[in-house]
Amino acid sequence: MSEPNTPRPYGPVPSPRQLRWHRREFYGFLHFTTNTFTDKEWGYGDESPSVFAPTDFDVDQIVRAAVDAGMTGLILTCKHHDGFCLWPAKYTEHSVKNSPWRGGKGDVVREISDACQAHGIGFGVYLSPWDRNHADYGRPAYIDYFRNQLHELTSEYGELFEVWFDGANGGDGFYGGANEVRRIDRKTYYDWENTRAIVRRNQPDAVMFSDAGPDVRWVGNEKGIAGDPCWSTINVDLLFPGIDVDSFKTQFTTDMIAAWNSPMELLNAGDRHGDTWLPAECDVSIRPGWFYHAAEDDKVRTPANLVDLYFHSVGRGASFLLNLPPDRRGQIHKHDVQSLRGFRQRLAQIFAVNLARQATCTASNTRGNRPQFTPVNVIDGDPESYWASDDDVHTPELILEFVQPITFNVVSLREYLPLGQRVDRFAIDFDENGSWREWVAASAIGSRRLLRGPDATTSRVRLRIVDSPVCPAISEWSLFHDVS
Ligand code: FUL
Repeated sequence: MSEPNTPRPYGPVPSPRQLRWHRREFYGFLHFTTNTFTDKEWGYGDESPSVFAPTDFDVDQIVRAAVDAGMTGLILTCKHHDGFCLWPAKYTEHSVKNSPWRGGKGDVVREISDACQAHGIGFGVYLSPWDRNHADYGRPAYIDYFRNQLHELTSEYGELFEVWFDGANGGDGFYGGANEVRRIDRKTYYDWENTRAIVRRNQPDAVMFSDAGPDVRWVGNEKGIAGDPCWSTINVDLLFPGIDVDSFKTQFTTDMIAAWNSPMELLNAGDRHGDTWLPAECDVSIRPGWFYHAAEDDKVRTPANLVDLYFHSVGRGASFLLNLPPDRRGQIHKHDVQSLRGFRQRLAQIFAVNLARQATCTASNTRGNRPQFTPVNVIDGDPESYWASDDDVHTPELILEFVQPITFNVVSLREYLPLGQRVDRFAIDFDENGSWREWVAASAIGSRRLLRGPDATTSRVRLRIVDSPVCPAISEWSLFHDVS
């Protein structure tokens, strides 16, 4: 009899670049431009480059704030809707090269990307497709301009982990002095197939974000909250009626911006039976606005609120993209830094000790009884190892047994993602006076599932796979006790 081998993948699976992205989990946005100095959220496009004048730009302070908070990367608004470029862009005068900052010799993109590299975190670029400054916006000539910019950013600033395309598109603006409303056909204007090819060519490892991918999707709100559950799969046919799925994945023939109008609930929850791996990213600002406004200095999110957002994003298999707006000095305001520190400390406290590592781990079924799939793999700290059952066993159980009773109130689970999102429903039970009591029941595990609940003191904890179309493949099961 041949030995059972690796389970067959179930449904869509992540690409290598998506898998690498899943590991980032928590990273930051930097919204910084002329808006910082004009106190706006959306610049009209007629701002003079001279208004961009940070008084004490300190790239190290900015990147350190992110690193100290545990962020794994930073995405900079290299160009927001107002069209002002934070790098000395070759194809426009509307950039830092005409600002008084550093005598017109400055390059915010270069400084941030270098500092990210020096601190060992990833760097990504936000390039707004909508440009309220450019005279040609809405005409074919602008597409060449936009592509030239995309080429500059993706070829001259080192390795990028993510390229971010915003969905806001077309409306009133300066447009080189025309001061009018310009509408574009979102389906055709950007010719995304060829535009995105620039990124693939220059940065093959970078993921592209837009409302609908192709690599990472919007979560459907700007509150930092993914659906419960939030499936990493989605049916692109529902986002784009009539789309050919293969061409979506390989040829990019879709108009991703069309998804701006797609159902927010669908983006938020994903689709269990979706045909495409398109995980969600939760973008949210640490303040009410995306850009710095002194009037919001006392409206910074609290550490407790940031912890909640972490559980509602990373803890539901999505990523947490938290915006930090540099102020007019060109630094992260001390209130934001304090809050980030508090958040980091809280996470460090919660995840200080993985109690599961002290346990003996046994399973009701282990695939072929082979050491390769041993239940111990869920507590070994190795993301590449996993526990799996035989193909015909879809609802097995895992038990953690402790010599002394432990108290837990936080659970972390991960599926082995290269084999897809397999488990539909599961429950965690604990032994209370010799009988099992359910602690939580939930849907979807995916990249990561974090659950919080009441304190449970026990010598045995059970993971029950309740519903799964195939055998599970679980790479992590951790228990923590949040004592705060
Ligand atoms: C939105 C933009 O319009 C906001 O200004 C901000 O950049 C946010 C992240 O995306 O669509």
